Amino acid sequence: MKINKAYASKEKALELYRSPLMELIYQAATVHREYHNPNEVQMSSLISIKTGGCSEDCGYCPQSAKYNTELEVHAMMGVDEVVGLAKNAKANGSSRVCMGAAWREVRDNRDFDKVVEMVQEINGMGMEVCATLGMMNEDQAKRLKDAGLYAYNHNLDSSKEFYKDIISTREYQNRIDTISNARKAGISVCSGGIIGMGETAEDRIGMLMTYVHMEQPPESIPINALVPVEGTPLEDQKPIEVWEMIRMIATSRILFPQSIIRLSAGRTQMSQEAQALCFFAGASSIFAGDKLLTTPNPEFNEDQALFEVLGMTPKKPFQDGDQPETKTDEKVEMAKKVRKEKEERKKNTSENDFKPRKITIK
Ligand code: SAM
Ligand code: DTB
Ligand code: SF4
Repeated sequence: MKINKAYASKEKALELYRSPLMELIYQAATVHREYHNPNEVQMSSLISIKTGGCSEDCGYCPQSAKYNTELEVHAMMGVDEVVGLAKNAKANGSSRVCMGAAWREVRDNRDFDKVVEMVQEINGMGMEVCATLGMMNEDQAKRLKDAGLYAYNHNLDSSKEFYKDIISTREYQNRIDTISNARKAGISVCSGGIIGMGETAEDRIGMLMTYVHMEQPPESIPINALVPVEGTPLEDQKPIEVWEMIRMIATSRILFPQSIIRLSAGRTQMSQEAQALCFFAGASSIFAGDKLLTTPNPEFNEDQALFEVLGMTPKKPFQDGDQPETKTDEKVEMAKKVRKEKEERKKNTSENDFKPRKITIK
């Protein structure tokens, strides 16, 4: 993954971000055409496999247990249910599934075994599998890679300076370490941020500079507009101007010419014309389906109508990298064996229907 050295300093990138909009979009669209098919859009579907009750205090997030939101907490979903949702997403044109869990960090427990099995199953369906599970160590990253995980999403969200104003339960460096663990395991990195939290343009560019200084920038960069949720500390934030969203997308496009820039949360507040401008400025991926993790997103049909108007088609999976191999995982095999034995036992009991023994009491 390349970076554009001409803008690799904070001053230059900020100047670019603030340049006249028509120049900025034109430059971004030019870079976009050089490295990407401008008529293609990657559709990624989110599945919230474990919802709410998170111990972190991210000020934007409705899933934190620290805030009083109306969110319904859901324990870990079953493998079959998640595979069913993935099949549906594939039928609707998605080439990638991103499984999200409201965890601070991955723990080596049964729920993680389930995630590993979900990754195996969805990779087996020929879709790119992404997961966003919070912090993880190198061993956990390796286990996910062996299951067939294609990408790991872990956002820096903002600059190092602004980070402490929105999250107190972890450090910026923790995020960088997890990204590096995913990288070491050979997993493609998806990392970006949120705008509209009250940060400055310097903070937005500060986040991009962190990616510039990484050994390799992320393969995907999601740009989210804050979805203000009642009960969170950021509930009263004024919606971000669409022009800022376009500037952020265009600047990311120019700085990281080969990365996929994803127009992420916040699309329900944007007109179709504004979304089209984001695509023109270099976004080539969206989250598809009527729900993000917990908040609304445009319906499949609405997006399909927009793509038809724009002449855009869904991108096929594994165009930017090979499909990972799925290796056998002992814990998953064991869990499958136990499940099979249980099912057998259940079947046998119903086949040899229980007949009570006659007892004569003298
Ligand atoms: N718990 C994991 C973590 O924090 O990495 C994974 C799930 S977390 C919900 C994934 C990302 O969703 C966050 O990093 C943030 O960028 C984004 N997000 C959460 N709430 C949001 C909101 N209200 N508006 C926009 N983006 C949001
Ligand atoms: C990302 O950058 N945005 C997605 C995905 N990665 C995990 C999540 C957006 C969440 C928006 C708030 C919600 O629906 O809970
Ligand atoms: Fe938890 Fe992730 Fe939400 Fe932060 S963003 S509260 S870590 S689910």
